[in-house]
Amino acid sequence: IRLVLATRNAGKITELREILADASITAEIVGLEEFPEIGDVAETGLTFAENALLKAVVVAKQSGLPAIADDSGLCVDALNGMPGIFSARWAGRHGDDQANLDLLLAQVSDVPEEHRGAHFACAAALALPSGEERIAEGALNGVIINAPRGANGFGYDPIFVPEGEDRTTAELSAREKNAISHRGRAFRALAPVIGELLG
Ligand code: ITT
Repeated sequence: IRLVLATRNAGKITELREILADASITAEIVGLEEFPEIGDVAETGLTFAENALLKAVVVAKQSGLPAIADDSGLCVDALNGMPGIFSARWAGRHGDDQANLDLLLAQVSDVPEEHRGAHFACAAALALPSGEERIAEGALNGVIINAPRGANGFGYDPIFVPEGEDRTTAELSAREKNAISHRGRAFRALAPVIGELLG
């Protein structure tokens, strides 16, 4: 059986392929590039779960194959949970990781050490062409540091240190990050459901 990964974020695609393989999902994973007719899905939801389902449902309907989608972001306590669902376009241009990170650093520059709490959140959605849909969520708590460190991962990884760690998620190996990440947790929770529905 073929399963479409409904994302255009290269960082997510790499992580998801590893997470799904480790979770014993044996379906053949295909990317959106196989379906050039599928355009960008407007993320009009108010929650990670709503947006993940929006993406998975459109792609399942239009491809005729089961689809999984990820909606995720960084929620910063001192910014009342922002950027949250706006994480990919925080500085204005969708997917400009460097500009997003720079803006966030500027916004927390005056926030004292003890108020630097934040978490990554991920909603993992599965949709079938038949209309069946499932969702699972995961989170990773940590703090925002003052200056970027590390070259792995993507997005806000260079400024996020998970609880109980000294390294940023950009200094962890892919395997180490997936073992604790919001995305790893959400998709490991969804994996049994994917296995069940896909047979
Ligand atoms: P798709 O909708 O095509 O999947 P996207 O990048 O638009 O890609 P989102 O709307 O879910 O996806 O936004 C996710 C943003 O949150 C992403 O651009 C990063 O800035 C941030 N983010 C999510 N997970 C992250 C992670 O593991 N490490 C660092 N930043 C992350």
